[in-house]
Amino acid sequence: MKMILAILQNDDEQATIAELNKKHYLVTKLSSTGGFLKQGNTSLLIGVDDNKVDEVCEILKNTAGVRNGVQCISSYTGTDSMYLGINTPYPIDVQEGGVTIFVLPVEQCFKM
Ligand code: 2BA
Repeated sequence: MKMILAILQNDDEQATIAELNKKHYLVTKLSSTGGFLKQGNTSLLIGVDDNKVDEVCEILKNTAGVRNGVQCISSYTGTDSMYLGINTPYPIDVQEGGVTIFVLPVEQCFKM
């Protein structure tokens, strides 16, 4: 048996848990904070048989992995009407998501 510890962005939490539950994987969600950026993230604990590790990692990659996205930003954020004409938001390419996965050996698991 293995314990999969996955650290992902909060935005990807719901879709990831829903997909894991749909495939009948049990998940424990922990609210966590990154030590470097000090921003909230989500840690998931998923206990699985050894032969299920690849499938879970694939789900994590698909629902929470790094992907390309588009964000609209505005160059001017003030309220001065003189500059309103240049306040049109424009799209930029950004990287979204990202998941860090640890696969840990489990000695024993009891439910009593
Ligand atoms: P990632 O490497 O994708 O890590 C995202 C979050 O996953 C981390 O949040 C941390 O909560 C967890 N994590 C990643 N690797 C881990 C590990 N080996 N052990 C335990 N937890 C781990 P943050 O610590 O806030 O880091 C956010 C992002 O900042 C990292 O993204 C990385 O791109 C960058 N980063 C982290 N530490 C750095 C450092 N010392 N120097 C430069 N960049 C750093």
